[in-house]
Amino acid sequence: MKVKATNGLARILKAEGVPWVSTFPVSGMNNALGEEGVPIIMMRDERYAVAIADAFSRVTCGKKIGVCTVMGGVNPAGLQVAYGAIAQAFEDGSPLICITDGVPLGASGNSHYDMDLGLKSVTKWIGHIDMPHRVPEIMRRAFTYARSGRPGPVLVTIPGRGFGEYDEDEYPYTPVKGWKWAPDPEDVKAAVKTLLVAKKPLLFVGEGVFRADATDELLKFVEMAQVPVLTTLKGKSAFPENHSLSIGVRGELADSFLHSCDLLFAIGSSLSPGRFGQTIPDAGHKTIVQCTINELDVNKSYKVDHAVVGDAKFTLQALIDELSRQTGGGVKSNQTLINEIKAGKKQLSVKYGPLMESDDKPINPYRVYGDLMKTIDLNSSFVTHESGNTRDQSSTVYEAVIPRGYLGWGNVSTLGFSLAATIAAKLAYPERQCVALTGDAGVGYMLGNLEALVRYNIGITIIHINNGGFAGYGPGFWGEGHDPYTFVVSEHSVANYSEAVKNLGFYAEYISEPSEIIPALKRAFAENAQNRPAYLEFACSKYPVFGSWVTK
Ligand SMILES: Cc1ncc(C[n+]2csc(CCOP(=O)(O)OP(=O)(O)O)c2C)c(N)n1
Ligand SMILES: [Mg+2]
Repeated sequence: MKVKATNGLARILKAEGVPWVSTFPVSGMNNALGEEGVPIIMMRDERYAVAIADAFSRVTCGKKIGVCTVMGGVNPAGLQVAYGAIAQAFEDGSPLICITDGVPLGASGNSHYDMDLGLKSVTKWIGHIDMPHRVPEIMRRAFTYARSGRPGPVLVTIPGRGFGEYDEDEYPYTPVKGWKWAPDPEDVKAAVKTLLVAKKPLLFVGEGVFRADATDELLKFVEMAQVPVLTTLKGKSAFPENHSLSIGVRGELADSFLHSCDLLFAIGSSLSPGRFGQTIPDAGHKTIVQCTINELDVNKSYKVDHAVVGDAKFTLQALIDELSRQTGGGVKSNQTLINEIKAGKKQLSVKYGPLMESDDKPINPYRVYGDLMKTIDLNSSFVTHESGNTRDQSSTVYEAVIPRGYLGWGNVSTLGFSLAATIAAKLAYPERQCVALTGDAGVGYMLGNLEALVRYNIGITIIHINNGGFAGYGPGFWGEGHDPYTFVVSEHSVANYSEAVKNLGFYAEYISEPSEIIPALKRAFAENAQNRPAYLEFACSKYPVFGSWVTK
């Protein structure tokens, strides 16, 4: 049976279980999506169209692939704006499929911009559908690459609207499962042997565990091996942070374990010391085991003693079996270790506990996080941060107890992503309370897109920590800082964000009394339950105190 090529492509997306396609605002695909009944989520710019597809892949842990469409062709304004979001997905290893209009035959060289050159360095693959019957072939490849190996964004171009027909019987499509591989059993043996002889092993868990949907296996392995667990920012919530073996992400406890460990056993981490991650101190005198899907990360920043290359789920299953074999069922509980972790956590609560109870005015931002944790159901919620203090502070104190109860993000940390992440989380888990924590700069990126949440009845809460400036950019961080030149933004009496957002159709409040935080959160969550988005603007102080990273 003949089908219009764009409609054939839309049917393929349905067959692949793509629940919706994000966009801004048109592409050669969009009418076909409508005709085939694929819901469209139209954001207000391409950056967010791409970012919610990216975030959907992140929060669904590799089970779903986010798909978006943007304008391309000889006027690729859309694709050019989308670049930043695609680059972010590439940097963070997030699979998504971005479909755009290609340059029509006969029009090459018409524009100064070369799409392939522009996007090649930030995509895993670019596929051009240049003939109608190639729709199934190119989409098969797109889903294969999105679902296999190290994840990353894929770009697919189509010739534009109504580019012909193909015969679905002659060119049938079968959904692609994606292929993963298990590690070499000898490497697994060596890794477990190394673990068992270590005096102070430390498990270093990255986002690869999420990508492989392996959080259950991780818990089992940790309990059998009785090792302390540090997660990276992107790995936060892969392991329950209220567990007696969790040492969190950053700060003094993490610092102490990173320094004292003799074996750093990494799972699902590239071990890239970045601005938002740990460096391994004295790495030359520690043993390093690295379990990763990506051979390009092995021996990259550090000499790796044992690499275990494969999908994190298969790797953890193999580690569990091997550990069981070498120990006869697991290692017995190590009370000294558990006591050490408990004492370290107690010290942290002495430092941060009073801040989370603070009655200070302007409000201490930790009081907002503390009250949020008291109000939200940690077992059925999603919280994410922005670039800036909300990331640094919440990743220090927020206790995530379920997988993706907290989304940490950012090798690069592109401001504004928390909105996309929270929308995607709400679409993936409608039953969860979904919250974005943002500073002042993140809000600047989001504002134009907020209308879409009202249009689609997306009941999430945005918490705006309004501290009147870019707190990390004041004196200290950049030497003398960017104060007073590029640091302070208008105060609430001049720029009233909650009022502006209320006028967009949100439930919105401005809160300056600490005692009003919990009641305001409850009101916002009640509105969310009616599928209405909420925006809470808190009058906060600049309080740039948070757990540090080990930097050398
Ligand atoms: C797209 C983008 N540009 C620049 C940055 C660098 N950056 C990181 S945080 C920040 C300012 C954050 O200020 P604010 O949102 O007020 O948060 P605060 O730290 O005050 O809570 C900037 C400019 C970035 N992360 N992303
Ligand atoms: Mg700020």
